[in-house]
Amino acid sequence: MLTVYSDAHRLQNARFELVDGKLLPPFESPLRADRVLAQVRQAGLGAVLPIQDFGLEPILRVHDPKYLTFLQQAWPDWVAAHGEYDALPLNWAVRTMRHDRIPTTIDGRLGYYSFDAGTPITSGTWSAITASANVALTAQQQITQGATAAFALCRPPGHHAAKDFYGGYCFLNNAAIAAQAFRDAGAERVVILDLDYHHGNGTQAIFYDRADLLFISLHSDPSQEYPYFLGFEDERGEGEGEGYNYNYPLPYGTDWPQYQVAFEQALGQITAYSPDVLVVSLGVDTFEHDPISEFKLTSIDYLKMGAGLASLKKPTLFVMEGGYAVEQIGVNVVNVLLGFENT
Ligand code: Q9C
Ligand code: ZN
Repeated sequence: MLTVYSDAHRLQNARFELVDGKLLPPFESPLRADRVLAQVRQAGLGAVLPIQDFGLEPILRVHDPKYLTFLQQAWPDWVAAHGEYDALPLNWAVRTMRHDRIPTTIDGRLGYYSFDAGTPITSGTWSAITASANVALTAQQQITQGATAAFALCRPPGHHAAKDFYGGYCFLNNAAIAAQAFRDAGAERVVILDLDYHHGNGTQAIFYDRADLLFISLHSDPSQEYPYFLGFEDERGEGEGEGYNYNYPLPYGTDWPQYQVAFEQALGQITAYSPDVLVVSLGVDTFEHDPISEFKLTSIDYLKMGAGLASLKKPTLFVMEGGYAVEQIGVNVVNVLLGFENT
């Protein structure tokens, strides 16, 4: 299987992350992608291709133009106001406050366009996130041109980012951008299967009213876990999209036998939908030793996950999302890809 990778991910290198009232070294660090790439090479998975630049057009098919302008301008505006510290929001417009005017100050705009304070904007954020989207688009193009599968080694991740807001380490929704690019290249039905430990709230929101994209997510129950406000079972889509959104919230402690029940139901739904192409939002923060998660999948289980995905026999784009156990992140991700290829 071919991998697409860009060194530009290193430009997203936050100084710290606000966790449980403490400033800690960021969980979402450049080392994650370095380790995955090293394992791709060590396992001899296949060629590693550089990115092509697709410009802003395919990103604008998913994201709001004003949001993109904000992301591009945020760092210089923040530095002018506060100096060269990581840019973080501290205020949000909840309930009775106003959403009908976009603030002009950088502090106001950071709050307007975000949903958490765990996602720092730095000097290199814009370069890193556009490169990450191009990683997904380059891999998408390989599949459109006939490859049966490809791995987009995206960093920063994307599935928490919606049309016009960021959070959860995510700014541009790489999987959504690639899925829309498949549609625009002629695929009629696309599935995004989100296997990250956290609910893919951004991806769900982007496609919630559409029947041309089936979104299925297996994740830690949002009544216990981030992102807390979306990802429940009763979210089934709206309008034309009704019946094209499925959530499988699973409890803390979920291991492979438990996970497999939901996974196989999801595979059945995908088969019934008969998509032209499958996009997998691949997070390995479901791992038993992940530092921020509470599932119990083992490294061997990821081989079974890959084999299950291969049984669908669809062109498949894997898009890297979360996974924070840096010692094992490479083995876990590459096990999914090897399980897929050797089936
Ligand atoms: N106690 C992805 O996996 N909250 N994002 C961390 C730690 C943010 C995860 C709290 C989790 C975001 C792409
Ligand atoms: Zn995650």
